[in-house]
Amino acid sequence: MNTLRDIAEKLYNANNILLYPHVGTDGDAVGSCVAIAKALRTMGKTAYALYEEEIPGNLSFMLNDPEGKPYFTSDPEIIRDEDLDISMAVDCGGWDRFKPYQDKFRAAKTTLCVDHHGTSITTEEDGTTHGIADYSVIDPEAAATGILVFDLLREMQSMTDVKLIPDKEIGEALFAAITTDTGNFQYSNTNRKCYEVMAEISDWGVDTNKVSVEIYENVRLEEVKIKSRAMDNMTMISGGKGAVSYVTKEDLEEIGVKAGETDSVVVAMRAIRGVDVVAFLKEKDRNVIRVSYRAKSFADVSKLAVSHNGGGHRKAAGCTLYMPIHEAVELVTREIGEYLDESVK
Ligand SMILES: [Mn+2]
Repeated sequence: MNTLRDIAEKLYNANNILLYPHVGTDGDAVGSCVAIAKALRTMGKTAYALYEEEIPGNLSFMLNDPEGKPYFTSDPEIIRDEDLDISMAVDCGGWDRFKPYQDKFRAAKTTLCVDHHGTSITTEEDGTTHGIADYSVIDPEAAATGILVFDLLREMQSMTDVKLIPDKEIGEALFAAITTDTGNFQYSNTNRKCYEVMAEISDWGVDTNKVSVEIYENVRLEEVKIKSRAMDNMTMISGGKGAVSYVTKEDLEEIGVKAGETDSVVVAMRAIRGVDVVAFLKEKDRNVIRVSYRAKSFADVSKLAVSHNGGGHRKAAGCTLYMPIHEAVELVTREIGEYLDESVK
């Protein structure tokens, strides 16, 4: 594993940089990419985040730089392969997490990764650890990748006279990253470092109320309706310690749901009294089922996700199952039931 100083040096010496956030993107991935891209553009570099899917609407407030130029693009040719100095995975470290752009990622002269998902770390027999990139910093202790990006920007600032930080927009992007990945400072990953970073960026003119309203009080009616549909489809298991729910592609199309608008379903499920493990399945396509797991206290749902080639954290993880939706619901229900019955013995 490398240091953020190594990552900062590579970025400092590069001209053309592409960032790769994860599929099913979120406030942490988007906010971290925006913060890095703005700093790089301020230094006169060409930097974009590559992303194919729609970005959740509640993150749209930060998607353009001060000149109105978007930070995100779906066009891998925006920087030609021969000009691509750096590919950098942000808030992800598994090939499946940015699948459409794997070849582009590898085409860069140097690859970097800054992430906080423990499942992105590979441990060799001799005990050494690494990620998928030439230079990786993967720190599961960090509540959000935005926390690592804050330290990365400080390293970058120490190398240049160009003022990168303090910067209000970068601060707001980092706040978005940290508030979303900590459940607005409620989850058990919320630690001293989160508050230290918040104390620092609150001096940057960050309007936390404005950003919070953008992120949390900006819900389309369709999101409320799909949550209601998911609640109707929910089954309680293991005497109320587990819950599983799903929505079909038909449900999503009928209601008109956009990207990110089912993210709050697992949060509502986990909030039920007595529940410890929940899973929510979304039929993205026929036989392509996205599964989101959450745990409340003792359980480690990353194990369940990893058994299906997914990944994540102890209390929040996910995977993709390639089977019909009702088979997937049955499988996940059975596995959670077994896990709960096993772990309370
Ligand atoms: Mn994250």
